[in-house]
Amino acid sequence: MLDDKILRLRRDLDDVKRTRAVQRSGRKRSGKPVIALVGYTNAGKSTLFNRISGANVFARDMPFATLDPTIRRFDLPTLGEAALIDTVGFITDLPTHLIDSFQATLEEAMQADLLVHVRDRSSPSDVDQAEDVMIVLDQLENETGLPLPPMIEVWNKADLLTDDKADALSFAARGTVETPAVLVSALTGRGVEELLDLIEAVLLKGASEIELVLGAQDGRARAWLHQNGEVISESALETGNVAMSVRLANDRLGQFYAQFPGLKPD
Ligand SMILES: Nc1nc2c(ncn2[C@@H]2O[C@H](COP(=O)(O)OP(=O)(O)O)[C@@H](O)[C@H]2O)c(=O)[nH]1
Ligand SMILES: [Mg+2]
Repeated sequence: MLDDKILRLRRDLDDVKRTRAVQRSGRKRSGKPVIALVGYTNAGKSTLFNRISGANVFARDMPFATLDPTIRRFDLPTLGEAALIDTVGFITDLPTHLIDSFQATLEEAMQADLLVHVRDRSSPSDVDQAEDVMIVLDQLENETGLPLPPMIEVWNKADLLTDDKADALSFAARGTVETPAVLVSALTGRGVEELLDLIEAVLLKGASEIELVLGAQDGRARAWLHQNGEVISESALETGNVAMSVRLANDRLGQFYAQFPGLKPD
């Protein structure tokens, strides 16, 4: 019984590894934004995943076409094509070695352009769950050395709230500054268009393009840019230096200059 479960998890994990490889090459090829759904078990990630991507007639035309159920193509209102990743994990009652394996899916999410933290706002444990999710993400950030992508929150299961509570949360969501939020029901579709607009707004707001010249001593910076940004062009100069043009999320730009202060323009 438990063996069955472990086997299933192992297979899931293999799928994740495959997704990761496919996604990496897909991103390189297409430069399309990648959005990952994270959140506590039962928060409604998979329901939202299906709601956003399921009805999409173009799903089969995804350039990084894959039968993998955890990654799908969808359309943003003006940016167009994007990829959506569903994740599992945040399961606290699994044996430690399985939690370790689940981290692979979560590391996958660390490579996304945007994290969407899905919360079940109808659950009495919502706040504790959200904290647990943030703890896991912080751990991942430490373990992988990858900075967390920008994040927004989906306040899900609006349909289970009283009208008063829903109104109050909808109002509060509009006021959140640090982590933008939107009240949604993945079940009824309420708020989903607003969510797509928000995803797009954050993606658009969040990126800058920088040009820089790297010397032989800047190998680490170059690797960092490849890992964390979208390299638009890269060419060797006669001097032996490398000229790069890179698109970086704005918070990553700050992290880049913090880590490589010598490369910050005067
Ligand atoms: N009432 C209601 N139920 C939801 C909503 N979103 C998800 N659910 C239900 O919550 C349960 C868990 O959803 P699921 O998408 O599997 O959560 P996941 O573990 O985060 O992927 C399922 O029974 C869903 O039908 C919602 O907006 N409203
Ligand atoms: Mg799920």
